[in-house]
Parts: sequence; C-alpha cells; structure tokens
Amino acid sequence: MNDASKSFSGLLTRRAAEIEAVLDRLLSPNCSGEEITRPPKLLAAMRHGVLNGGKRIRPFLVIEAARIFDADMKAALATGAALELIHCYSLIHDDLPAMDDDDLRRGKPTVHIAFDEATAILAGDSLLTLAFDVLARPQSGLDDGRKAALVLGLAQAAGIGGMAGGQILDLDAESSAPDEASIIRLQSMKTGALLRYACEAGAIVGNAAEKERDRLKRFGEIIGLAFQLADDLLDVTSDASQMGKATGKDAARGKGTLVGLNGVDWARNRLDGLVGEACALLESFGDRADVLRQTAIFIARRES
Ligand code: GRG
Repeated sequence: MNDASKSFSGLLTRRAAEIEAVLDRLLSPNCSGEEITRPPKLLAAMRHGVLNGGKRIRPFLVIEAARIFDADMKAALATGAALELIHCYSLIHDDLPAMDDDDLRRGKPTVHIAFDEATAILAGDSLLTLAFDVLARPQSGLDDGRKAALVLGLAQAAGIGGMAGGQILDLDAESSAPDEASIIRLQSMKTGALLRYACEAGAIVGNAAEKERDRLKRFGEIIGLAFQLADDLLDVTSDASQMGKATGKDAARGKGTLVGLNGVDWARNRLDGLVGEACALLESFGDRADVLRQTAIFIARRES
C-alpha cells in the first residue's frame, strides 16, 4: 500500500468510527423523543444488523461530499447515519430465505440466523423507518427545505424507482438471461441509487448550487456503476469463489453480470474508464474534492 492509499484508508476508518458512534446512539435503549421503551429483542436484532463492521462507504460519501461545501458536520453525520440504516435494512432483508438465503454477513451470522425470520423482517422494517425519523428530527440543524429534499431523495433512492425496484428486477433476472442494458438498469437501481443519493445528499447538506449538486449526483451515479462492477469482478476473481466457497445467488460466478457477459479484462478496462469519468466531474471543485477522487479509485480497486 502506498502512502496515499494508507492515509485514505486511515480516513475511512476514522469516519467509520464517527458514524458508528452516531449509529450506536440512534440504536440505544432510550432514544430522545420516544415515550415508549424500545422492545429489547427487536433493538438487539437491529444492532446486530447495523453494528457489525461494514465499510460505511455510503456515509463516508455523504460526509466527504458535504465537506466540499464546508457543511455542518453534525448534519452530515446524521444524514450519513440515516443512509447507512437504509443500507443495513436492505442487507438484512436481502439475506432472508425468501431472497438470497445467506447465513453469514460481514463474517457473522445474519440477523435471521442469530434471531429468527420474523424478527429479521421487523428489524429491517424498523431500520427503514428510523432512517426517515432521523432525517426529520428537529435537532438536525437543517432548514425545512433541505430536510424535505433529503427525505424525498432517500425515499426515491430506496423505493420502487431505486433499490427495492432494482432488487425485484434482479430476482426476476435469475430466471432469464438479461442483456447489457437490462443489467445496467437493474444495477443502477439496486446498488447505484443509494450511492448516487449519498453524493447528492452531501451536496444538499452543504447547500450546494443546483449545478454542483447535479455534478455530484452524476459522480455518484458513475461510482455506483463502478462499485457494482468491482463487486461482480470480486465474485469472479476472489479465492473463495474460485474454490467454490462463495454462498448466495449474488456470488454465482458472473451469472447475469457485466463481467459474465463481457469478461474480466473488459471489466478492468471499464473500471479505469469509469474512474476517469468520475474524476472529470470533480474538476471544478479543485483540491476540495481530493478525497472523493480517492474514493472513486478505492471503489474501483477494492479487494473486499
Ligand atoms: C432487500 C429492498 C432490498 C434490497 C436489497 C443492496 C441489495 C438490495 C442487496 C445486497 C446484495 C449485494 C451483495 C449487492 C452487491 C453490492 C452491495 C450492495 C454490496 C454490499 O455493500 P458494501 O460492500 O457492504 O458497502 P458493507 O458490508 O461494507 O456495508
């Protein structure tokens, strides 16, 4: 690892600790503003699905996009935490027997294994709603216009036109042989929508001008494509996959992915192209966007 990537992964680790402190508070037994004591079993399942060692790349993007505009960090952290709650809900539901039927997530038993299926469904539901609760709270420090934009954007990114819609397209694609355009569409909904939102949300928190907000949204769109392509490449090239140890339908070697369709060399070239496109969008931000540039490279070259 060279010096630049060492200091980038140090920053990623520090930001992950900051976001985890916020998530830990949001998932405490007594949360401010609630009159009812949270049911311990459901809370434990939610904590199991959230406080379990994710990379926290989505909140990282929110924070670093917001920092371009010298935004209030408390608001950026709250927005990043809300987005991570949605991501964790999606992973809990994705692991259920009715979907990917996985026993392990982030190296630990999935929520339906550690608890039971009904509890896992409710933990996911409660994380989904908690995310919007967090964005709407009065103490976020944001004006109503920005709060409404954040809520609307997250609802659209997570719902039928985004992640959930992409998930059903993906489930349906298992019984067909999707073409390139269908794969790109489903991936940009299933995985890309939250990454696109992360960058746009940072711009909203930072009160960016519309042009700047659009540029960051497009940056998010492109790194979303890179994220999924890198993920598919990892499934095909990782040792676990080669040894037939990978579990879950997502790891079925390259099936229904751009790597399966176009090959490993094409995917590596395409990843370089996507990093170039993403970085070009950041030009006008100068060195204030250096961390986002490094994030694009990290996403494309990641090994886990
Ligand atoms: C259940 C509505 C619903 C949606 C599920 C995101 C998703 C949709 C399923 C996850 C399946 C999957 C493995 C997709 C590949 C890309 C991806 C989202 C990987 C996991 O994200 P990371 O690498 O994970 O950011 P960590 O653990 O670091 O948070």
